[in-house]
Amino acid sequence: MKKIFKILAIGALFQHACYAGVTVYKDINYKGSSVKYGVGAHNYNEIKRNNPGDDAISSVKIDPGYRIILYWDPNYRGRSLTLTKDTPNLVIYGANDQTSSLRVEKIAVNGTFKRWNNTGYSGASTTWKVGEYRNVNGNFSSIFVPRGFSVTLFSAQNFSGNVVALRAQDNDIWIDDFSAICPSIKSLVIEKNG
Ligand SMILES: [Ca+2]
Repeated sequence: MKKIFKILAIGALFQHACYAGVTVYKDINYKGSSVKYGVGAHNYNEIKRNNPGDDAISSVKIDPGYRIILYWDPNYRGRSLTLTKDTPNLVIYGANDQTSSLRVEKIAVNGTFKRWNNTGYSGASTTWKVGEYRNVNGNFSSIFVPRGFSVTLFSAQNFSGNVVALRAQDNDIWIDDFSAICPSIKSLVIEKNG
């Protein structure tokens, strides 16, 4: 009995890994037919076979930690749009019913706390190990806290001012527009969950 359970657990893990990526929808607000794309390059011929097919994607849902690049033309050419979070209406970006090729990428992180200068986990970045940091620099526009770690952020040096505490218990924490929550960070503490 114990053995069977173990096999099922591995199967569930594998399935989850297989399906991580981005789901695209034919209509806005995640409606109509949908297709999930995993990490990699997906060119015109593949998209054309699916539903939504060529020039037919209107909204996208993105698993945390992934990004999608939509290209107007086949072969990853023409105008493009990079998205890192769920986007219910591509009309707003002038990207509705345009996609003819796309790429799905995993955002690169290692096992500790990371922040980026720009939203969408882009631009210059810094990664810190477990510890206390009294005086830090850089914009905290988007951040990542890996599962198993807690990060406490302070708006002033020496662990003072406003506090934002993030405890990544069961899942990684991804915040695409962290500066909207707390515009300034000057010190921080990173701990491994006990
Ligand atoms: Ca197109």
